[in-house]
Amino acid sequence: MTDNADDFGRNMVANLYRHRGTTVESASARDAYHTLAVTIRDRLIERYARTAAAHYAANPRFVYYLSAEYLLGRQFEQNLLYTDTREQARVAASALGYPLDDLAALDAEPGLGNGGLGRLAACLLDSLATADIPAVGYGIRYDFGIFTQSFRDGAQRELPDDWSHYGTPWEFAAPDDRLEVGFYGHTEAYNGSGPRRRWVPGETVLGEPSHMLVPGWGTETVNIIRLWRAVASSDSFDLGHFSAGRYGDAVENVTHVENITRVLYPDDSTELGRELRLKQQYFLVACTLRDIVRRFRLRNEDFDHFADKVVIQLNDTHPVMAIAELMRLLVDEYALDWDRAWGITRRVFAYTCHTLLPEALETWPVSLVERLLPRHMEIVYLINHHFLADVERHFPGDHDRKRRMSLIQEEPERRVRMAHLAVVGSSAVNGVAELHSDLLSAETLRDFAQLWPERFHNVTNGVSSRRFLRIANPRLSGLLTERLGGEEWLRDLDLLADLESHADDRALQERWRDIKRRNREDLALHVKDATGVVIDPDAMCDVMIKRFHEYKRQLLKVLHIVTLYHRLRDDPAADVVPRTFVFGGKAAPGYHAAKRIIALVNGVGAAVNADPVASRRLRVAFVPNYNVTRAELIIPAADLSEQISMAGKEASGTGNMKLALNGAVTVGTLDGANIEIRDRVGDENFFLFGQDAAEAARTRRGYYDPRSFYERDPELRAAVDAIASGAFSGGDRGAFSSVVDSILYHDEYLVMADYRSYVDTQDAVDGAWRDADRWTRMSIMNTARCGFFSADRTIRDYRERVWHVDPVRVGPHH
Ligand code: 26Y
Repeated sequence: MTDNADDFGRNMVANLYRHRGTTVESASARDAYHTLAVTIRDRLIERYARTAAAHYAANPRFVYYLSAEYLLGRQFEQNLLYTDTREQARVAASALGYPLDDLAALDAEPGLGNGGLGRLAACLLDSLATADIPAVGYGIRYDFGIFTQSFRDGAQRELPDDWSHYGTPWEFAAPDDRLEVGFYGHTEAYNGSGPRRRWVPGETVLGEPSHMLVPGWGTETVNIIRLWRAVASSDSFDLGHFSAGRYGDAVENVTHVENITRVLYPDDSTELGRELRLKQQYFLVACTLRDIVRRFRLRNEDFDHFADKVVIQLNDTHPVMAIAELMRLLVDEYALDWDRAWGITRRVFAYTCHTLLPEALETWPVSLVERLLPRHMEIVYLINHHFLADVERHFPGDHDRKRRMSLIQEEPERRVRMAHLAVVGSSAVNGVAELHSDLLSAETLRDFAQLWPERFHNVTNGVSSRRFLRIANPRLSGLLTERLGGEEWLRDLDLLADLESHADDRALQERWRDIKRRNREDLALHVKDATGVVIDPDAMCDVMIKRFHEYKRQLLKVLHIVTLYHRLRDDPAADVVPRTFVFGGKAAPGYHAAKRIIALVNGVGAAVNADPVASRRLRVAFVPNYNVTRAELIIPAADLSEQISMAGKEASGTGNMKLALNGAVTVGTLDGANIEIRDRVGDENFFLFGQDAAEAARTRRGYYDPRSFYERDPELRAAVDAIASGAFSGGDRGAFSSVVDSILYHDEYLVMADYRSYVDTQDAVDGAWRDADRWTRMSIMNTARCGFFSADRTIRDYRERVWHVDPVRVGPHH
């Protein structure tokens, strides 16, 4: 396929006829968008066909990435870039009468995830393809992705996200690859080649895959992501009921089945909700393993080679039932003996943990697993039996250790510990930043790290330079390409280090500042549009974008804003640097404390923005519905990156990396990957505050009196009192009483203990900002020294430490 504009235009017109059944004269914007997308897609399909052929010929070891979440972001702009067709597309779009950007804006973001873990999955798939590693991402095709957030009276409202309402050009359905998944039922003994057991499911549903293309940057490789959807068989619809006018009853079965993949993380506050979540997890696992075995058998016969051809990366505990499912397939369906099956299983799986919060380590009630997956429960017991015998061999008579390590928790109710199953069934376990991996080995999974130290690794997260620099920040990327003499930095982000020697170059500094300013102007336009808030593009852009969670401490940020507000109210001439506080993030619908904090941010924002004195210096903009698309807009404009979690709680963070790469300076605690960012950019280019993980743990273990900080610190007291008095809730003193009580009397995340250090550090931030050259130098240093945080490096680490896979080069098109 040649790539001149004429060909592209001709292809597009042909596609307009074929795919939309319409003409150039009557094409709507959506017709034009879809047709353009399909024309770009054709180029990727051709690469994908060559990739598949190369993989078939090489019969290599594949990485299968299993994840309940993928936050891919919009595909349109990325695919234009990866096929180098932007210019042709621009010409073709205007031939249809539309500006390219208007069409790109019609691209829907598939919000098939919550946050960090889902976006990491997307960045890793991008880097896998870029490194020519044979890989498939497996996930769930939720009908409704992460909810759409809006605010009413400052409170979060959740609306369903019907992301594929208009269909999506990036997805290919594969109904011929449907397969059956069982649930419920019973197990039984029977005589095969000797005495055996099998599962007789009580219910079966169909899993139907679709796939999306995952192109590599600067290579021919196009991998895929395969997403499963639950579909009812055609006889599920009850025509008899329908004819009798019982329309609800007629579709009841269809709805029941298809609800399995209806939404991301169904609410688990009810018994039924919890059951649906486990069903969803098993559905993903069952479909995926069948597909992996099918793919293996295309080129291989003997299961002894399975682990040479397959490595399955478990993205947190959500897909961990895959370990029991593979054992079931090998033992029950392919009649391997237990020990052989276990040897294969152990070699195949690897597990990434993304948390330290003990409450985030999933467990499932034994009673539920027994009912939904009776055979898997037996298999988990068997794995546990062998495992505990192994522990006994290493630590004879240490019953307490066995109780702690068991796959089954006994009190207060019997539950299956998914993280323990993951560690026992994997050959490698990793945390996502150095501190996180250290804490996993020393605390959360200590007993396991003592038993199998060689299994434990660190693989520090990384982010896609293509998406978060090249696409999100074309101005800065242009400058980098110019200064670094080409686009090679997009494959090798360490090349950014070459900037360092120019950090004091006047001309570079001027350009750098100008780019930031223009990015802030773009953000200001969106903020005005989305919220009505007018922001000053010259003010420091202070950004806190992440899920709302108490441990991330958005409350600490709020207390800082209220403090500055008070300083200006008390003294209109107070020396406060103009700042825009930009927030973005969603709270889980059932997480009431986090939702109160969202309302508080909005309440404080309304008061500050309406105050004639304070609003001359300070503005608060809470961008609704934070997602990948919004991130791409906010990050390039950021000057200051808020990474202020209580130390020891944030596993890694990845927003911290994206912001630093875009030249934002971090104000942060020694938590997650902040530590590694600071190690690289240098103390002088990072604003550190607060207790470190060891201190915080000590504070929490000892006698901690949050109220004493309130009593001793007048600014803190004024801020808390203002919240309690109803100053940010129209005089309603009850509105935020739960928030105030939580920090005054419990303060699990040490907001009060870290407040003074945080506010003083923010005063130092003001000082640095006033010296524009100093600030610009810090900003440049952050970009120059963060090449390490490329997801390409993360993939190299996984290859060396965990996967042991080789690339397969895809031949050029002739
Ligand atoms: C509902 C429950 C099962 C659950 C659902 C989603 C539990 C956890 C999650 C998601 C966790 C997550 O996103 N973790 C984040 O992973 C990022 C990538 O490794 C880290 O950078 C970040 O610190 C961590 O919070």
